Amino acid sequence: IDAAKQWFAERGSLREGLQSDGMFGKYKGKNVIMIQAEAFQNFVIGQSLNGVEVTPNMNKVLEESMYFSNFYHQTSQGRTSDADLAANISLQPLPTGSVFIRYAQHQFDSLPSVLKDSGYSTSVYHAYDGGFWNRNAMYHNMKYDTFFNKKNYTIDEPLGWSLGDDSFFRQSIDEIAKQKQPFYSFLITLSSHHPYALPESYQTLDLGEYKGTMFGDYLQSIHYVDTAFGHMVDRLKAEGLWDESILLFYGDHDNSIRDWEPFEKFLGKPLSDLDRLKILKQVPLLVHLPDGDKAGRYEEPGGQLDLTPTILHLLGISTADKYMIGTPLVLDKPLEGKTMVLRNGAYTDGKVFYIPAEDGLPEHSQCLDAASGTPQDRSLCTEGAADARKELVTSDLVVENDLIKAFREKE
Ligand code: GP9
Repeated sequence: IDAAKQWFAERGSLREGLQSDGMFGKYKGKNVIMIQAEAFQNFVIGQSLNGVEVTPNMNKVLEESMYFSNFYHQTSQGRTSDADLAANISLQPLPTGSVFIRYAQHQFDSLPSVLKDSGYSTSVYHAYDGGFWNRNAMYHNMKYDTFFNKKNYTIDEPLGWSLGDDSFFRQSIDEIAKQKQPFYSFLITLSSHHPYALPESYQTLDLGEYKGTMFGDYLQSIHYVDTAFGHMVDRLKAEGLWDESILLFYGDHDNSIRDWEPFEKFLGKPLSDLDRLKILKQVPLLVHLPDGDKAGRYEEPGGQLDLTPTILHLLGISTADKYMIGTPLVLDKPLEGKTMVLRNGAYTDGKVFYIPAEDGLPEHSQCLDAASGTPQDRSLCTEGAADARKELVTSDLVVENDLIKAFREKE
């Protein structure tokens, strides 16, 4: 327990050391709008199908934004709820089950709670049953002022599990525009949920050879979400919120499609094990800063656990004493030696990619060049793999035993 406290204190000091970075506090007092998009993977970005872009609106907004193309979802069995935990609490999900369900009564340093302490109004938007993934209880614990769930929306665009994302964004912004500024608004989309089939009238993308396949339906649903996203950005501009807010958009997890043939056909190349892992685990991260600063593509590794530290860094709110794992991604100079750790113990620092063996035998693990996938001497990954394990074990210890509460009581 002492070692866990020490581990988090070191993480806090690392982030504190970054407070001299020029981006710390550059957007103090600005609003924050973060969108978590259902099953939105990175491989669709910039791709076209039969001459039509799959994500034309996203591609356009990315031109005036920061695009983190080596960014990972860090979810486990808790899927969407794990992504939410990683993004808003900066702790690792558990190896089994969902923290939202198992430990919603435990104490966490959540993004909404920290922002609330700094005078922000905080709200979360998701047009589905409030009890799903135990959100009612967890969002209360995370100290959101308001949780707008299915009962707060007019189902005027019935689609899939609930409301279409286009209407979801429109009705959410109606509420966001009324929030006392500065605000933090977290939106969770739903229309691109497995199994992805949309009604005929929504099928605007010519799927060609993918018509009638789940992969084609997936592209179609992403294309629809992209249209909705475009409308939302236009609306934020019309409301005068675009230049007053930091906007973040990322995918929550993969699309559960494990047949690699359509991926290879779509991307026009055979896929190595590392390619497949990256396709499965990479989600796009778009960060639009209020003045459009730093637009461009960023290849340094990062993951959902880095989102809360990134936002608080930009707002100039110290996380030195917070029990968070991530480190800021939007920096004048990327953090040397930064790693991104996946729940199975895999990690990358941008140079190597370590993949533990499924049978647990160290001699079956892989230490690969992160770009080419070429096997490297295993010793190059030994220390990083041990650090990754430590991050996971430390996070589990804190989450399962409510240690943040215990630590605070002693402070
Ligand atoms: C439902 C939505 C879906 O509220 O969050 O969650 P998932 O099934 O993707 O974990």
